[in-house]
Amino acid sequence: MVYQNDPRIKKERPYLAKYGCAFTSLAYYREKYQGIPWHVDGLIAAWDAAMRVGVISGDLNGDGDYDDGGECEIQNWTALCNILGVHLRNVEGHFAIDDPLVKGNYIICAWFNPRTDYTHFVVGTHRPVEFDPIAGGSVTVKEGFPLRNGLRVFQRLS
Ligand SMILES: [Ca+2]
Repeated sequence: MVYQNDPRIKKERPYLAKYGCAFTSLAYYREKYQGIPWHVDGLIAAWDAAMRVGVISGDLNGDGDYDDGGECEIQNWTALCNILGVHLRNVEGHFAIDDPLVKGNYIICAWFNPRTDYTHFVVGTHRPVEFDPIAGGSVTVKEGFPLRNGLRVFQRLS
C-alpha cells in the first residue's frame, strides 16, 4: 500500500501527505478488499481529481495555501469512494464504536492525541490498527485514543 507520507507524495503533493489520512484510509479498501494495488501516480491522480471537482475542499480563502479552516476536507464521502474506485457507500453521520451500524461495515476512525492536538484517521478502533496511513505508524495512534463519535461508516456494495 502507498502511504500518505510516501517520499514522492511528500515532495509532489505535500497537502496529501499532510491532510490525506481519511482519503488514504478509504483508498486502502481497494487494495485490501478488491485486490487492486495502488501506486503513487494513481493515488496522486485520484487526489487531484477529488480536488478538481470539489469533493475535497480547496483554497477557500484564496490565500494560496490549503492550511486554513475547512480546507482539504472531504465534502462528499460517497463521491470520493467513486473517484477512488472503492465499492463503498457512505452512511451519513458520525458514529460511536458501539453503534449497531458499525458491525459488518467498513469503518474509518478519527484518533486524537491530546499532547500534539492532532486528529488522524486510520482503519481501526484499537491498537494495533488494521491500517495506519502513516508508514511505520503514526504518533497519534501510538499516544492517542479513538474519538467518541469519531467513526465514519461505509456500506460494502460488493
Ligand atoms: Ca487557504
